[in-house]
Amino acid sequence: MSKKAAAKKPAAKKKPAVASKNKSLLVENRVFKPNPEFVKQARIKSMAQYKTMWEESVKHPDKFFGREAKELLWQKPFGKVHEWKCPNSKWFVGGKLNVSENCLDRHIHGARKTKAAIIWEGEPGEKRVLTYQQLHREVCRFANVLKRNGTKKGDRVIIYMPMIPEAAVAMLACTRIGAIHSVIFGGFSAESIKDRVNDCQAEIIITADGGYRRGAIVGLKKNVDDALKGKDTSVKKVIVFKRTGQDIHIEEGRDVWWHRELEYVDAKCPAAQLDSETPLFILYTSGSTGKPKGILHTTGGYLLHSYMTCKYVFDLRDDDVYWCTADVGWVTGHSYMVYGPLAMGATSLMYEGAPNWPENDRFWRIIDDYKVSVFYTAPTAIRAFMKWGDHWLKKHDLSSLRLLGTVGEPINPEAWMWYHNLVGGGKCPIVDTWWQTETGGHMITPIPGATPTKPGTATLPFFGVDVGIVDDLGHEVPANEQGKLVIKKPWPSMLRGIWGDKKRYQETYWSDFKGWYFAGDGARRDKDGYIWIIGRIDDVLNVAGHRLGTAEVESALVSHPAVAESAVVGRPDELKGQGVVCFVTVKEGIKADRSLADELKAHVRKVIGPVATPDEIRFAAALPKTRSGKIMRRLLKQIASGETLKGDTTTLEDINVIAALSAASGED
Ligand code: 7RM
Repeated sequence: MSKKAAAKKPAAKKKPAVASKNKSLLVENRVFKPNPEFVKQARIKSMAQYKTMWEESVKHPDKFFGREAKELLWQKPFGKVHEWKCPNSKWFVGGKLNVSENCLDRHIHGARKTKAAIIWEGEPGEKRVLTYQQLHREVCRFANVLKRNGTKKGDRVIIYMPMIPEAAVAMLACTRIGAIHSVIFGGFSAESIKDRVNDCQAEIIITADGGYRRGAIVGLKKNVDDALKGKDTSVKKVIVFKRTGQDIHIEEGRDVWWHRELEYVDAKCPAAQLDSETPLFILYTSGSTGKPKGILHTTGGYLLHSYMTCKYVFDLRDDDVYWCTADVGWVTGHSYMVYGPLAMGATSLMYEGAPNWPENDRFWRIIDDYKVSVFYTAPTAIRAFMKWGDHWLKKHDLSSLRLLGTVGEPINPEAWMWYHNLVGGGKCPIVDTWWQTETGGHMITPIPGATPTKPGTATLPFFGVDVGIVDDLGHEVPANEQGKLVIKKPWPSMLRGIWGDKKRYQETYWSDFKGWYFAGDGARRDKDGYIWIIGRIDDVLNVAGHRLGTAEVESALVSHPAVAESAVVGRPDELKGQGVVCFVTVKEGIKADRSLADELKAHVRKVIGPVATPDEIRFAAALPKTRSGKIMRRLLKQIASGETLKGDTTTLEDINVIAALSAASGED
């Protein structure tokens, strides 16, 4: 149940500190031209066509996006395509539309009425198919349940669910009535739920009794109960879907069962007429402070971008069976499991559980069983499959695949080649898509029928995306040199803000370079103009494709009574991209030993959730600081990855600290 397919912790407590990310042993210089068979059917068939479209999209965005947006269903046509006063963006001004109507009603009057919208497989093996007609009906009924429970336009609704079709139903039902959903990944803890509920002042939570993960039940409702303890919560109602059937606590007056509520409602629910800039959802993501940011997306621009990228990047066709392995709790699940594919009228496959349950071939079995044709997953999952061995996929027929995608972190060339040869049989284009929660959809990506690909690069910008790779003064850096990745023009699905925090929105994204969006990533462009993403250059880690703020983990650690101070850094990890290493100093009289290290790991899991479990706790007598008191993370990173120390240590307050740290490890 993780973001991009999560092949988290199959085993191994202690991972070798191998610098695999982007520092591949294999130098792969080949360029892969689009497969001619693919090109025949592709919407965009050549680089010339891509370039013409891209030029128009950045030079005349109003014309380009105005035309594209006409493919959506508008209740009232928009006037101006776009208004921009940095950092405030408006798209399709004055237009009215409804996301659920675009994803459902639009498809049920013609041949797609009985087409599968969602194909679902539960981890224990149940199978369900919801046609567009059926999904429409379920969404309308559940929208009425929301109304019955007091939800109105603009209200915030928390969705904390397993990967079951009802998660999509709940999201779409919110959009039908103009409520703002905020989905929380099932791997987050009660405390994380509480923080998010408080931040957005949600009045309603939709959850399930539990979900399945690697054969065990994840007690979702229990976490919700813990999150709502105390009397100061904004939550008035909790709607519970029965998934696992285990005993749960039901709080009279607050908790209601999903299936019981359905008995009171009918299946008619008109789609609310919503202004194009109506808030659609809030999704919390990690930043460089301890407090996650509630990224806000709105209706028209977001829908257009997720629709357009499914059309041009996945090049979805009516007969595709499309599978995005991301959890609905992450932005990839929002844009590429639910909204984009459904807006296209595609068939979207959803799988509830782990990739290695009951055995390591579950994904390949699913591809074979349902004849999946377009498959979108994360490099961390691909590396896990490589490690588990080729025989797992050789047992299955994967010939239905025609396009592969990756997202979440840089893909190392070995993993790319393995994906290309073993999964794609050498014939499928691979789209390595760079984007963020904030961008709403793909930003840098190959166009599969046009762009020649090179293993390890996300290649070129998508339509309307004007990328710069710049130095601190905003000057474009020369080819092959690393710089900061910025986006120079607003785009339809850009975030519209951080919920309740205008200042942080301005400061985080728009203050480094005036008028440009700073993504937090470093990158370089090669001589062909291809963009190679280096990764985060702020204090955000990318662990198995999950974004995690070092400050979040630090604040979880110092909330433990034994901890005096902590500094958290990432170190390269062969499977997960990055692992979490915590340097900790303890309070007077506390014994820093193995059992405390275990306790601290468990504490972080409890405070943030299993996604944040530290790989290593290293105790130290002191942390290396500059004379002005700043922790020297650069040194800690080098120590954590076992490198010899490089660079300037002259500002270090006490050089002895370093020697001691290099020796100390809580694991031993
Ligand atoms: C979709 C998503 C965003 C961060 C981003 C990057 C990294 C994502 C790629 C990538 C290299 C890619 N949203 N990232 N995709 N790095 N190549 N194709 O992941 O908000 O959770 O994370 O992920 O560092 O800033 S996210």
